[in-house]
Amino acid sequence: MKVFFSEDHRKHFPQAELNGGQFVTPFERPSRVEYVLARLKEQGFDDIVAPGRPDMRAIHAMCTPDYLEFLETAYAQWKAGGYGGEVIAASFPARRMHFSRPPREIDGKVGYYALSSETAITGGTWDASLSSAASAQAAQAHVASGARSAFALCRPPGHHATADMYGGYCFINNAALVAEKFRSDGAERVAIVDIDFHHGNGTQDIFYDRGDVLFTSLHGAPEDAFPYYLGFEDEKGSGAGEGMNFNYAMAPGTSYDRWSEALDDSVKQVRAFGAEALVVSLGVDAYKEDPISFFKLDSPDFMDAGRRIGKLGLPTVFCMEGGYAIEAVGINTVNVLEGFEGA
Ligand code: OKP
Ligand code: ZN
Repeated sequence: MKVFFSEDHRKHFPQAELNGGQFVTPFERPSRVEYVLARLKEQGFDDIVAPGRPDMRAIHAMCTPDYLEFLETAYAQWKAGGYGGEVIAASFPARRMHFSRPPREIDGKVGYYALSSETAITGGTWDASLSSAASAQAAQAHVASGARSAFALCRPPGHHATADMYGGYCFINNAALVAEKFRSDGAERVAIVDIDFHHGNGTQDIFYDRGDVLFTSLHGAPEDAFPYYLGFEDEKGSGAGEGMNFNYAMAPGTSYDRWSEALDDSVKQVRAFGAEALVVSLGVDAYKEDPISFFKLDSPDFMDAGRRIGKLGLPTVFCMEGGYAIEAVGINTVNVLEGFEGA
């Protein structure tokens, strides 16, 4: 399996994450990908290439123009506004306030475009996010040209990002870009399986009313886990997308027997849908040692999960999402790819 990866991810390395009332070193840090790269090489995935330039047209087709302009200029505006440190959202439109009047003042604007405040924007965030999207796009192009599969080692991740919001360490929705491109390349139906511990709220939101893209997500139940306000099982899709959204919301302590039943069901939905291409949001934070998650998967379980996904036999792009147990993130991620290849 060919791997697409950009060194430009390093440009996004905020010093601070707001975590439980304290600033900590972000869980989503550059060294995560070093562990994945090392394990890839160890297991013989040595076809690792840098993507070309991002397809900006596709990014503009997915995101609102004001959001992209914000993301590109937020850090400069923050500095020009006289603020120190990194861009952190503090004020949000809440119940009975206006959702469609972005403020001029950058502190207000940041909250308008953020879905949470743990995620800081720095001077390199825009470039890094584009390089991450470019990896996803290059992986899709590789599969579209006939390869069975490809792995986009995306950083920063993407599945929490919507057309007009960032947060949960995500800025541009890489998996959604891949699904859209499969569609415009001619696939009638595309499916997304999101196995990251967290609900893929951004991806769900982008395709919620669409009948051509099926979204399934296995995640910690919103009552207990970020992003808290979306990801319930009764979210089924709307309009043409009615019945095309599947959330598997699971409780703290969920182990592989329960989790794999949800995976089997999601795979069954993908098959019933008649998907012609598959996108996997590949987070490995369902791992038992993950510092910010509460499922109990062990490393071999990820290989079995990859095998179950591989049995679909579909052209597949994997996009890296989360996984914060740093020494295991490489093994767990590559286990999914190995299981897929051995299916
Ligand atoms: C991103 B991805 C710990 C809680 C952090 C945000 C989690 C973002 C996860 N401070 N909340 O889906 O892995
Ligand atoms: Zn996650």
